[in-house]
Amino acid sequence: MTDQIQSGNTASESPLVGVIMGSRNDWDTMSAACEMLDRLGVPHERSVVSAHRTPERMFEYARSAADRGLKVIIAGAGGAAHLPGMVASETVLPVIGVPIQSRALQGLDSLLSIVQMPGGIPVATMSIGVAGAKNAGVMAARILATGDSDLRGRVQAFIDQQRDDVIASAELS
Ligand code: RP5
Repeated sequence: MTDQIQSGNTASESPLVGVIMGSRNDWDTMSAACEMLDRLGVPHERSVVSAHRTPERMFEYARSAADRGLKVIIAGAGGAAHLPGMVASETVLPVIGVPIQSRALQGLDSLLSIVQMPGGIPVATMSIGVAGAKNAGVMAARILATGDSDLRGRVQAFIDQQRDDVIASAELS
């Protein structure tokens, strides 16, 4: 089993967002982040990087991310979810954490592991599960849109589409 998850990017696009997760089993959740990045036209890479099972790989990923051209890292992990915080400790890039919904404690363990960072090492923590992963993709796009007017237009169009969808679905007659 490979630890790289197939990217939808074309070969000419350099990834701006790195999407990592502690286990292949997290992909069902983290794919929602990649779907949003695809929808908003943000090139990204995706792979499995485990804080506990592949710690050297994690540090290498974090230390090389900025020099490789990444601008934002999205990190999902469950249970003793140390990946986002440890990656944040070894990069200057903004790190967005996604708590995976664990079986034993329904993701409360993941949430608390990710959100309770010591002062000075921030992780922007999303909500538990698929909604959190989706929001991580949107948040990464919003961060990048501060310096990219085309992307800003796509983010605005996404917001407008959501509004129109809700208005259309509110017609219950
Ligand atoms: C974490 O442990 C992963 O992020 C995953 O959510 C959790 C369980 O991993 P598996 O045992 O399912 O591979 O590192």
